[in-house]
Amino acid sequence: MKRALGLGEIMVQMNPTEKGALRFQTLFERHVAGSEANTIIQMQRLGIGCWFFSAVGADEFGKVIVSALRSEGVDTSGVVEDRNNPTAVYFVQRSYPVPNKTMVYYYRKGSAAANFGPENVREEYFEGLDLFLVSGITPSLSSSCYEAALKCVKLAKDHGAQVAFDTNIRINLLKTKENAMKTLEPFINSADILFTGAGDMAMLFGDDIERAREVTIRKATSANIIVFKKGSDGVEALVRGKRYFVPAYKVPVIDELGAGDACDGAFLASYLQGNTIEDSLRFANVAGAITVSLKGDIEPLPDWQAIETFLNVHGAGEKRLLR
Ligand code: KDG
Repeated sequence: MKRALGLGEIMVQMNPTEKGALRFQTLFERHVAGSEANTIIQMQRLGIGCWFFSAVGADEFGKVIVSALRSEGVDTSGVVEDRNNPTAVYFVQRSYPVPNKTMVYYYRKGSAAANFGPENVREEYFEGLDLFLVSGITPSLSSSCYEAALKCVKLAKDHGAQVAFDTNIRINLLKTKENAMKTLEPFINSADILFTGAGDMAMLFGDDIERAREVTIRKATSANIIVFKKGSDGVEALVRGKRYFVPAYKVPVIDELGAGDACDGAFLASYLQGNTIEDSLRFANVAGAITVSLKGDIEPLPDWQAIETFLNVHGAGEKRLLR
């Protein structure tokens, strides 16, 4: 079995039962979510053995998060219980003020996960590891998280594991474009598999198309993979100068949150288990489509059987999937 390790903050997500401005919402569903954890759970559901590094508060929400990971079979021995800082919470606002668009409001400053540091990263987790995953959110949380993420990348490389990085820019954490570039550049440069999208690329490179081209071409002509997520247009990959594109499935959008993470997780799980880039992009699209059509980031993440059922209905389902 292939092995993956993720690092990131997991929060309690309060998702209102109705659409509209948060100030009018009185009923909420409680979910658990966090970009890297969403991706790791997607990978675990698709047959990868997963481990996770994080910290949660010694509170009720911390317990929910740990049991959510455990119930999926993710190893939580690297999740620290922090007695001094709380588990973060965030609120979702759907379809307001932009119809069909989701907005989020975080209560995460000084959280347990933001206090995770390099001292919590132990080398034994990297022995026999195939892939380490982190996104731009984690190094943006605090300087200790930044150092922890850098240490993980170094240990992954030392132990021959691939590094997957999703730019996942959270400008509310990074404040400026300059800081976004400074914080994320070491991770972009060391990623073997880089996930990004038009919004993040514009944030990082602005009008500097030449620099964007130089960075992406440098990565795409080496042994690396770049996956561009294009939302409702589909997913594209650049691998050793070759371009692959798979269009998205048209599905009703209920809550877009977590779709990009589902996409990353399905691509990585499929690719690690030996499927082609094209098939892996197709499964990534399916995972994204299923995730946008339901509330919650984790609950909709498909297993192989769900992907197969989706493909049987939407086409390209004639192939037996790798398990
Ligand atoms: O990818 C979805 C996540 O962004 C969201 O559910 C929570 O991890 C999160 C974040 O920091 O925005």
